[in-house]
Amino acid sequence: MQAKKRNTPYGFATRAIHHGYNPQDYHGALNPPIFMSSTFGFKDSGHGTELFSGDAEGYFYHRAGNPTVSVLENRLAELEGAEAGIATSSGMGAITAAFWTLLNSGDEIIADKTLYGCTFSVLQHHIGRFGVKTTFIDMSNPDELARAISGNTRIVYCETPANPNMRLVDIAAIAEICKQYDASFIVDNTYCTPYLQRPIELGADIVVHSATKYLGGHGDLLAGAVIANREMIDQIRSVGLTEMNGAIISSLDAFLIMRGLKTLQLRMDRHSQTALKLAKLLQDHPAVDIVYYPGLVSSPFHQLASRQMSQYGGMIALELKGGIEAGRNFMDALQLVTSAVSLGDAETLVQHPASMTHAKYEPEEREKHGFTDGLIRISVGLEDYDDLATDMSDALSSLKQG
Ligand code: 4LM
Repeated sequence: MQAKKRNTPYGFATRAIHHGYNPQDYHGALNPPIFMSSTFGFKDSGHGTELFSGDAEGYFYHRAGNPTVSVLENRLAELEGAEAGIATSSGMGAITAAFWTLLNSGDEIIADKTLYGCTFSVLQHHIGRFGVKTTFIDMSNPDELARAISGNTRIVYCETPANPNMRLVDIAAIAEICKQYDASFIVDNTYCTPYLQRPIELGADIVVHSATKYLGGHGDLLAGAVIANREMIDQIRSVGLTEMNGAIISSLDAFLIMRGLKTLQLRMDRHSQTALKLAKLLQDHPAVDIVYYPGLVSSPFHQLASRQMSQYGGMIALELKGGIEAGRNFMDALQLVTSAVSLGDAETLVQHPASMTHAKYEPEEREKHGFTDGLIRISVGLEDYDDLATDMSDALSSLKQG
């Protein structure tokens, strides 16, 4: 925090609102100014040379840095308990900026078997063309990593909870194994945000985000972030982001994410509370076969979640007794809940991973990677619990009658 200094550290919500910005630096403006400038003038030609060589600090071209974006980057790093961060134009931009920086031909990535569809597709369909081998394992069992890892393993990668089936990975246990082999452990923390889980404090090396989701929080932008130590971030910024994928966030989107961060804690509390109540309601409904939510005592990940996350988050997955057909009918019968991909918005969203977010998995791959064709995913929004409960109960009851 730059503005007012005190000895005790500020809490999460305070830092999410204030960190790294002093209104008095900008005419008292409560919000950081949106610098809409692709290029920045030099004091003289020598200054320009110094900026490019890194001998002087400052801004010279938006792809290398922008003052509005810098406030966001420092704030996200602070919230994750890390030294530095970069903001990107999408979650995929963040993930691939890290990959293009760290990987060389001949390296191996070991990834958890359940990943968001496009991340899976990068690893399964594309990265092999550059001589990088991917091995998928069940990372919820650290012994599988201990068996698979070798001196060639450059990156170990997971989401926890995993999209879409809510499997969890023990971050501290995996980090310990990675350290022995000098592999970079990357955790996609999109589902949790740093308010619910801070992987770097648990030993991970790099955190990536789709800031499109809870960090932005309002379904009005695409963005991503990479958070790590300063040396790593300097490398990812100059190689993967600035020179290789160019996935640069706009200053307007950086501003909107900071607006979202002001209510992150309030929103995550509400998402988590409503999701837990809905998960229990759905679990007890006769039309429902199984609910995947780490807050349920019946979840095999309940203990780990209680230790690793401060609350259980806003994402639920479920399977209905009538399989995929019942799932589609359930989605179509919902009146209030919107049928859409993405997550973390104020509006509750429902979607069918096998044909939507995870359609990049071949039908025969889905079971092996931990989810069935019948799985339905719900991103629980911020509406009144009673209205969501009524909408979902009515939709489920209509199935029984049908
Ligand atoms: C979705 N997800 O699931 P951008 N990491 C995780 C994600 O869920 C996503 C990304 C990265 C969904 C998008 C349609 C865990 C995306 C990729 O979409 O590039 O910001 O993030 O519904």
